[in-house]
Amino acid sequence: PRVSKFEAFQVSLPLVRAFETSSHRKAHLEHILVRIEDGDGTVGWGEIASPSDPYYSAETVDDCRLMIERYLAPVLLEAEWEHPSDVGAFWARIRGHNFAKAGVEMACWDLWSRSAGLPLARALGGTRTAIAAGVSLGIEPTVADLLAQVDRYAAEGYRRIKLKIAPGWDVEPVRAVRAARPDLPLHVDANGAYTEDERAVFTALDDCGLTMIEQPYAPGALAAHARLQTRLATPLCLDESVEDLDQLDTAITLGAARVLNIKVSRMGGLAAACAAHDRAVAVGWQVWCGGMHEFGVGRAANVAIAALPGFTLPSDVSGSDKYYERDVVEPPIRAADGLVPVPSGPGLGHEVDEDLVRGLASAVLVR
Ligand code: OSB
Ligand code: MG
Repeated sequence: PRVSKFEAFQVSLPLVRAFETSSHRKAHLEHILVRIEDGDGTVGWGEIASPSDPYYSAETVDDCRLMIERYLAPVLLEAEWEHPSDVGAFWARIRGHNFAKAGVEMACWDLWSRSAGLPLARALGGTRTAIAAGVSLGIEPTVADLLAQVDRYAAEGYRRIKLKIAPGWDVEPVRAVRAARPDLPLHVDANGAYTEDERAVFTALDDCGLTMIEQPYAPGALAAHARLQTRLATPLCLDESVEDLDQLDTAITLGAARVLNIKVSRMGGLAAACAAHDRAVAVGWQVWCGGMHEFGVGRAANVAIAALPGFTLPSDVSGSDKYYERDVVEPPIRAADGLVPVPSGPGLGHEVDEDLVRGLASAVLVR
């Protein structure tokens, strides 16, 4: 295909419940939805799920707007491609900016798989008809508030619960949840908020029956993660530390973890995320699909990739209703009994409400 029209819409949606992590608190999220069209009028959608602020990674939503306008849209509009796995090579010389790249590449996968009449999951090599869903719970004002959230999502049937932790909100809330729910698959995510001096927190958490401890230390601290892993029975999981296959290679070589959270955005696209899946599974790491509170477009892509055979642990891909009252796609992503069905229709398998997106957009780019 050749993309003849490129549009991007910056859209803000309110969260049904404010979400707090070790770095900050958010009550609404602002993502960029990418719409591309080829000469035959086939349309593809992608989502740039970059946070607004540079606390998760260096990228921000404003950086992404500039990147697509100045680099990614012009390159794509000049290119002829056979398959979406070729698209990443067009911007291989652009360093970083993985969220922006991932959103544009996602639109190419949607367009291509729609023209081919294939569900995106099948185009990626996915074999599952449904994926196991978990939820990620933010830091709450009190332990009682957290226990109420745990009760709610456990009752909805989600297969595991992940708790955000931060210095001052770690061993106590985790022990409280474990005491209330002895058999619930549970893990924690620190978003890199600790240093090696605070290792005692993790030796205490090692006795809580956690499936994993996600990103205890800063993204670049691979050697420190490896030292911590040798002291813990609980597997470590990397998220922020792995933005490309070379970083994954280093992490594997050092033994910095045993589990990988695969995010399409963080890896810079679906092709790179599939490659990370293959590499991690080949060396015996477990993988699961992480999220960035995606709207329906990015969430549908997460469902598609989580259909790959190596995604053996429940994902962070909960139903749209966990975050948004009204999603930008129809039907919204739904979980029932902790499972999200993999759509059988072509492309992302969900239709974007274009009028809604155009109406909500605070910034629009047309090329
Ligand atoms: O670390 O996995 C993370 C959300 C935003 C940024 C980072 C993370 C998260 C989540 C929520 O944990 C995952 C989701 O439900 O989309
Ligand atoms: Mg994480």
